[in-house]
Amino acid sequence: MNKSSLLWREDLSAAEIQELTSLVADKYKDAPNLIVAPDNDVFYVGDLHGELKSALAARDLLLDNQGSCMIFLGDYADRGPQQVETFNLVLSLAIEYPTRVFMLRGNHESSEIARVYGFYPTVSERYSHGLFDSYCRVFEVLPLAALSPEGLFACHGGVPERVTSSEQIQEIDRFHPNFPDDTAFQLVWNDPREADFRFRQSYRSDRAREFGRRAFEEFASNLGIQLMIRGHEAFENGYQYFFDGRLMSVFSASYGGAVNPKVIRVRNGLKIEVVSI
Ligand SMILES: [Mn+2]
Repeated sequence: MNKSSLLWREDLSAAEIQELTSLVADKYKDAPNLIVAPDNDVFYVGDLHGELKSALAARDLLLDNQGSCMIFLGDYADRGPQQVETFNLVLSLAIEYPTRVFMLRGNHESSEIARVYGFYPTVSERYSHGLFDSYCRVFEVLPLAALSPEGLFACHGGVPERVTSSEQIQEIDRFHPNFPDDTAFQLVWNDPREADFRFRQSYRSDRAREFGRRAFEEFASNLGIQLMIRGHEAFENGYQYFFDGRLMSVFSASYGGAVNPKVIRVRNGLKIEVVSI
């Protein structure tokens, strides 16, 4: 199959999706857990959750801004109305623009979670159980986080317990359809809370934590982080600052009008622009 035939359409066939997922799995299988993010003109895209309108708006930003890059923070499918189309669009962008587009893994890039929140039934009813397995092979290769030379750290959830160096993130074995590793799990599940504590139990899961200012400051200091961008939580405005502006949460789906979806654009010098999509 030549590359032009992979240009995204809403109605890709099972064979085309098979090809697309295997291209992405090949592309990411040798990537480190913590990739190097570019410093200049990067759009950070939060949770999409099957909202094709948001994914198309992100694509337009990429195509309208030559020289820009785009880092997706995970949670491509589940919940929304066009899960397959949305996930496929991001996969297509990652293949078409391999030096500009990077995908990270969210907590919904998990076989167990996708079975419960909509992606598995959608894929298996429309195509087959086997095609869901092809998507699961993409889940397990996606990197867990990104760090730029200027010190921008990006991941889906946030600060994990007991990590004091980037090497500890690099040593995780991420190649599993779920998250058996506690550090990987917490990178995609944890949430920031604006208070002076280190970690406490999260309402989300026995294995998830909320991290406060003390954990954030220790993690940022140990890894040389100036700014963290993460997704995972739906704020009404589509974004939220924490910890004196050193952490930004972004959400790029609308949840049926409950959220004003945003993308965060970052240029050299960690100059931030909040973009409505
Ligand atoms: Mn999430």
